[in-house]
Amino acid sequence: MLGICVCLCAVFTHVLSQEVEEPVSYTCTEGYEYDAVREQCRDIDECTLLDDACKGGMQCINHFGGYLCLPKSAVIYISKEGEQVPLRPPQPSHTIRCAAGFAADEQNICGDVNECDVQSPCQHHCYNLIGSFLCQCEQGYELAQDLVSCQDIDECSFSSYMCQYQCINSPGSYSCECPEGYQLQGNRLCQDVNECEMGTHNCQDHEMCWNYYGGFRCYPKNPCEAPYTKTSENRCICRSQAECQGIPPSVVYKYMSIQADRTVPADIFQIQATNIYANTHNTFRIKAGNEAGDFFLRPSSNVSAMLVLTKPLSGPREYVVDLEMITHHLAMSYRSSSLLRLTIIVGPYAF
Ligand SMILES: [Ca+2]
Ligand SMILES: [Ca+2]
Repeated sequence: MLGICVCLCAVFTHVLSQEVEEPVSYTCTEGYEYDAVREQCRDIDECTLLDDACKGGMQCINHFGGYLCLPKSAVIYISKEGEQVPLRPPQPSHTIRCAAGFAADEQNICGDVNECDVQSPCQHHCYNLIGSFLCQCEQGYELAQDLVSCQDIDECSFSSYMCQYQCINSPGSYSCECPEGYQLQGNRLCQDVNECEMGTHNCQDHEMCWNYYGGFRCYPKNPCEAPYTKTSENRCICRSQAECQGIPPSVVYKYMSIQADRTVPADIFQIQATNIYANTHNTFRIKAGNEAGDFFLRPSSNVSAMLVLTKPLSGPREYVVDLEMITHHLAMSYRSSSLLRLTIIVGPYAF
């Protein structure tokens, strides 16, 4: 501590010039003025009298017969009969300046400030460090540029693969949604709802329910139209010699569902002879329904062929493709044919 002691012992230097003759004139030494009431010289307080007694921010201390200009940090004691009385409360002669994150204690020692202790500056989690602190955000949030606030992560902006159909961002999270006719499978995939199994279809008694990707269809349980009659499930036979001239004697109805935009070429359906006779040779062809050239029939054996998808189909759409099997009876030298009417239901999406 810097202290300046100004001792004011025995300073009553008052010079009184006393003459017997009138008029009486009194002269005081410099720094004093004559008090006519008390008839004595008294000290002039230069600090109150002079506006700029001290320059450069120094403090002015009045003193008998003069004044002192001292630094503001100086502590002044006035000695009065051997007792030291502070002129003003003692103040540290210098202030400890601690680095950021540290604060001075009563002993003027810089110590760590626990910023997380009372009022955490972090929006979510605060971790105190020596001389600093660290904010962390809850899952689904990231630290903002101010390093204390937490802002939602838009997971949907990461990639279009976050969700198979639609990504919905939400504070701290996200969710996937599926279109009508689908349900969420796990977190991101959409799975077709099988309305026919769930019983949520509205097919009539004479209809059968056929599930496809994104919906369902109702088809007549008996697809056979005159002159055909139903012999077994999905099989129609023409029995009348007169009426069946020039039309296939048998038509089998089949249904299948595929997703849109399938990678091609893709084997999608196998046609196979149900009755196999000796000394016969079978050929297969697409008789109708392939005007756009979306399909190709590849022979796979004497009794079977594979329907190949050659173009990615867009949906929702229904294709009806007539596949014909021509049987050559080699020994008896005649041919017969049967028809398979394949209904292909393409869903609206690739899933
Ligand atoms: Ca989010
Ligand atoms: Ca469905």
